[in-house]
Amino acid sequence: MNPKANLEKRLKNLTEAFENLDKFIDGLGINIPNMAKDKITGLLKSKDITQLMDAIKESRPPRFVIMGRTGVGKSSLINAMFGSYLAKTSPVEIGTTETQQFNYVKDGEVLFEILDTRGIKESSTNDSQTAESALNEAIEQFEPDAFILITNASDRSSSLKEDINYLNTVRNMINSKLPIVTVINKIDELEPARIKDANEYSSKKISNINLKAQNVRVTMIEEEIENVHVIPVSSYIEWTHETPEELSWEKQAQLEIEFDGRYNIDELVDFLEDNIDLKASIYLMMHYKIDQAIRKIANKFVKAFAGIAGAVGLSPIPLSDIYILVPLQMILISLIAYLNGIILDAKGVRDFFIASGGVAMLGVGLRFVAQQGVKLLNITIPGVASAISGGIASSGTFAIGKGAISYFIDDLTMEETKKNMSRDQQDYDSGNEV
Ligand SMILES: Nc1nc2c(ncn2[C@@H]2O[C@H](COP(=O)(O)OP(=O)(O)OP(=O)(O)O)[C@@H](O)[C@H]2O)c(=O)[nH]1
Ligand SMILES: [Mg+2]
Repeated sequence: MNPKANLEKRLKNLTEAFENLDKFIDGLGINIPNMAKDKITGLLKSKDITQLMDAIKESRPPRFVIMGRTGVGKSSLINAMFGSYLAKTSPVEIGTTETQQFNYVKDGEVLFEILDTRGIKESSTNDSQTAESALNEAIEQFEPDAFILITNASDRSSSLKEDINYLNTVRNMINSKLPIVTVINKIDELEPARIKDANEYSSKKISNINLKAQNVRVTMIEEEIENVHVIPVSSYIEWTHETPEELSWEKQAQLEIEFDGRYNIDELVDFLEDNIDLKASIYLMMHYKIDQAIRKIANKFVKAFAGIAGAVGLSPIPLSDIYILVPLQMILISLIAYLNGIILDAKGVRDFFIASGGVAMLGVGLRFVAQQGVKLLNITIPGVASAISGGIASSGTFAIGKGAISYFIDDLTMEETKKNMSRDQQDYDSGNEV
């Protein structure tokens, strides 16, 4: 099976397991009181985890409004995001607005739904009022996940101002929380323009890029438009044919990259994944780079589990918090290992728990657990009345989840894993977790 089909199958199994939580918890082979089990089941049905599970089950192609004048590189940017020359479905023309809607497809699968617009300025009608309301309506019906405004490194700021104000107005009409990202494409053309390989960009070129991005950010601020992310990129790719647009779509699909001049495309994809609807985000992860998808989805689980762990101490039950936290973390560990195709039994989870020092990260009460080691995690906890603070419960869970990623996904040694875990816990405590 290919890696994507493999991951899809694992995710499907995971969501099914979560639909039968009691059985899932029993499968961990630990003996915990029913009251603890109920509490854990309740926590795992929290909003964050449920949303994540639903997003996995119902993932769908992202919908982007891409705006930029002719030749700015709208199509190239999309190809650059996937590293393939993608076929487009036949465009659906939207009124007289020079706006088209189509899907980008690879191997018969829709990757993106795009509303491609050059904006209202380049409209062919003279009646700009009509053109604008037609475009507004088209965007509203499209229900975008994000707006991508593309400009070029050499563009003047006046048209940028006009475009960004227009997008901002439309955004506010639909949903003011939708992300807008201003992509400065063709930054490879900044001096020294002869350098096309991103690995070889000189410090001069990089400072030109930063300066350009800064200028665009200032424009956004001057226009008083908030929540606009600015990303400079190059979509420059030379394909195995000089004029791919002249080929049939069958031939286009076979094109390969002859020279790869892409710069910063990862940052754009990361930004989109972090800021769009979770269903579209998971889809994008699964279709962008499959090896990264596993890590990214694992990270989503780590954050969600850290969040619910923080709530463990909040509603007191007459049980030690570790009855809840330890199984919760065990579930997280086995889930992360499973995402990478590793099926851990209860002993495997426990071994990781103890070797990584994960138990000690929960503070005094659990340090005792650590000393007791295997015997204790069997799990009949003698009267350890540990009131673990929500903060430690969260950061300890965060660190152990990150540790599981280091060890089971990134294949680091236990030494390296432990080092990362203490750094991750500190980062989490100081509020700059990644
Ligand atoms: N040097 C350089 N050239 C680029 C880059 N991105 C696109 N191009 C070139 O710019 C030209 C226009 O790119 P397209 O992707 O067709 O532009 P578009 O915005 O889709 O144009 P329309 O569909 O006509 O609106 C092509 O010749 C691309 O090869 C880039 O990052 N760097
Ligand atoms: Mg195009």
